[in-house]
Amino acid sequence: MVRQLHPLRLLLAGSVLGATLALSGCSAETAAQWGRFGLPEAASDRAPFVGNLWVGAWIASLVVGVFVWGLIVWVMIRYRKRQPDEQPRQTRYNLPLELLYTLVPFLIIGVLFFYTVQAQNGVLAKETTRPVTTINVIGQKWSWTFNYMEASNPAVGAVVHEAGTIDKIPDLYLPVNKPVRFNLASADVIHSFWVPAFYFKLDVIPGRQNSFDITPDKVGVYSGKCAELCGTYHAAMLFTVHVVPEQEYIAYLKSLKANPNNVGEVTPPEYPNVVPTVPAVEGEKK
Ligand SMILES: [Cu+2]
Repeated sequence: MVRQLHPLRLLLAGSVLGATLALSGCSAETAAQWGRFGLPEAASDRAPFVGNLWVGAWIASLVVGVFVWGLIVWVMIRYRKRQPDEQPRQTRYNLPLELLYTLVPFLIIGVLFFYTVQAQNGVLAKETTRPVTTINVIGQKWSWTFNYMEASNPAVGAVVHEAGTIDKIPDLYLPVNKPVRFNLASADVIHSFWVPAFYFKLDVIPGRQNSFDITPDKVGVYSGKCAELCGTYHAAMLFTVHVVPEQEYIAYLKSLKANPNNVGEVTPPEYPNVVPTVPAVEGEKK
């Protein structure tokens, strides 16, 4: 007698096999990243604000999703066509139901808005209790310039800078567990300063200074990028962030100071000319 394989059993066997393969292929790090819904490992004191908002929004979306998918499946089964000429019961102009599905989305948006504003206030709050290390950042097509404003720091005694070019990705050194104030300025168009591991980015806008405070709290090397499509070589606007112990930070600034080309502050033009000038065409002059 041939025993037929029930489709449900096949499905179950497939699921077990799939889950085993997926789990055995996961390193502990990948599994942890799943727990953060894809976020990289955090390296700043402001990370929990955006991290919790991100994870919370995913959980809320999944709760709503499971509820809606459940309703869909339930309706498909409960009200399926049983008789050939059966017309399902029609429900129209059900005011309570219509009010419900109009108001519930507003409620969901309201809750998300509340937590978003809270997270925004958290990441943008200025450091008030501890002294800050100031770094003036300039975004320029297509790299970054970092000015370390350490003139009053006796260990350095000068403002030093490092300017990146499209061929040389600049390094940004930061002391671990020290609050840093970033002042962002643009030399030309809108860029966006982004260090994914800090869970933070902020636009760099010509003619306007944006600033934020953050405390890197984990020694390591992280990637930094421009997060605003700013032109042809936008993808080349990378930088490398080194979060290091303070002595190493000071040593790096001193090594910059040893080269006279790196001493002094680079400032963006006061009125960046963001509109390219078009040369006059012959014969159009009046
Ligand atoms: Cu850019």
